[in-house]
Order: sequence, then C-alpha cells, then structure tokens
Amino acid sequence: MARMKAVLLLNGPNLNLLGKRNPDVYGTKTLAEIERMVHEHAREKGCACICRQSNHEGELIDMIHAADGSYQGIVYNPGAHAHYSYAIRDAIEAVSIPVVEVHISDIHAREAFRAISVIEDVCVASVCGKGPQGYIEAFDMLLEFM
Ligand code: CA2
Repeated sequence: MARMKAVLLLNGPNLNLLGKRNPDVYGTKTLAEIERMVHEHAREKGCACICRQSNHEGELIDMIHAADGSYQGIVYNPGAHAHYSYAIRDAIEAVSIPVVEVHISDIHAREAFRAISVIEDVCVASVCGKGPQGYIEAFDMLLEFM
C-alpha cells in the first residue's frame, strides 16, 4: 500500500506571538489555530501534517535538513529570516524536497527591508498577503510539486 504523504509546516521567529499582538497586520488567529486549520486541510487531502516553530536560526536549519527524506515537502513561514538569512537559503537549496514560502502580510507593501526575500528563488512558490488562508494556498501549491 502507498505511504501517506507528509508535509512539514514550519514557522520561524516570533510567529509564536501570532494573535497576541499586531492584529491589524497579522490578524487575530493564534499559531495553534493556524496549525489546526492546516492540519485539518491536510487530512482532507489525505496527507499528514507535522507542525513546528522555532525562534532559533540553527534549529530551523537542522529541521530543514532533517525534513529531507522524512517529508515530501515544507510549507514555510520564515518570518524575518526571509529578508536576510543566507544560511536558511542555503539549507533550502541543499535539500531535495520542495519548499513553499508563505507570509501572512504583504511583505511588498510594508517597510522596504521586508520587500526582499532572499529565499524566494530557492522555493518552488511564494504566497504573501493572504492572511492565514495563505497557508492553505501554499499547502495546495506544494501538493503540485510533491
Ligand atoms: O507576514 C509574515 O508572515 C511575516 O513573515 C511575519 C514576520 C515578519 O518579520 C515578516 O516580515 C513577515 C514576523 C512575525 C511576527 O509576528 C508577530 C505577531 C504578533 C506580535 C508581534 C510579532
């Protein structure tokens, strides 16, 4: 029997604070609520979804490395690492599974430093400015590459 596909939902620094401050930018859903929503969506699509969050760059890099071989793809909100972390970029480039980047806010409509994503071109797709629903969109995009 074919094995169920598994997706890693990865969230980077400060995303554990979702729903607790800045509702005008990031909405009112907590990370736990977003994770439940994506988990449920994955189940409907016949996939397993494991959710992880870290505020530590090295730990995130280790999780990306470990995902290769254990998961068929990653939905990843890298938080502010998107704007400057070449180490995260290298980790994504090093693994052979597809990664879809997601941002809750529209990074192109905020401060100038947020408009740049240094990981965008090593991801198979990017979604931004769609709120928490963007995670679902990112998940569905990922399915096309798995
Ligand atoms: O829009 C996104 O999803 C971001 O990845 C969120 C990051 C930000 O640095 C990126 O530029 C865009 C930050 C998440 C911080 O979340 C907070 C939530 C509540 C209160 C404070 C921060």
